[in-house]
Amino acid sequence: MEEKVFIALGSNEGDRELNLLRAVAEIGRLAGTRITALSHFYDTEPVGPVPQGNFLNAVARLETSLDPHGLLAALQRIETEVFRRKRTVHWGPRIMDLDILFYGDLHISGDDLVVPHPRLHERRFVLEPLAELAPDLLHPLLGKKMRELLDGLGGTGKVVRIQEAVS
Ligand code: PH2
Ligand code: MG
Ligand code: MG
Repeated sequence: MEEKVFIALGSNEGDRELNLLRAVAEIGRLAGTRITALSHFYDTEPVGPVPQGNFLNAVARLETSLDPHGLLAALQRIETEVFRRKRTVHWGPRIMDLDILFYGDLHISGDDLVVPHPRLHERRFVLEPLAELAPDLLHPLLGKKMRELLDGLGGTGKVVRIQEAVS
């Protein structure tokens, strides 16, 4: 059965825009997986204890027949094999970070995977692109829509939507 999934993408090393585009292409090539929507790209101040450069963040919506752990393994393979990401500084700079935000309405609470993503509702760099794609999507645990979660955020981390090249 196909499930609707939302993935957060982030990069703050190398050519960030090219990295996001490449990740989208790689996700679209996964077995049984189609990308059905992609947000704008957002230039975002780094959140967390590590001083580092701004990120480019986005959110993609997928339909996939991979199960949650199969999808997680596939995303980690893209991070490490396509982008040669090394897992060094926790919360530090990364060429590509791919996080599962929602997998249908499923709740998963494992050592390696927690869904819905446990911090998504606190992060403007996730909620801005997510609310762009799915403002009325209900958070299955918090019972609030993405638009409501975004409106309830304080002044955490500046997030700027990248303009289209031609208008
Ligand atoms: N990811 C982190 C830590 N901090 N800050 C921004 N702006 N964007 C991110 O994707 C991000 C972050 C750890 O995954
Ligand atoms: Mg992350
Ligand atoms: Mg991650």
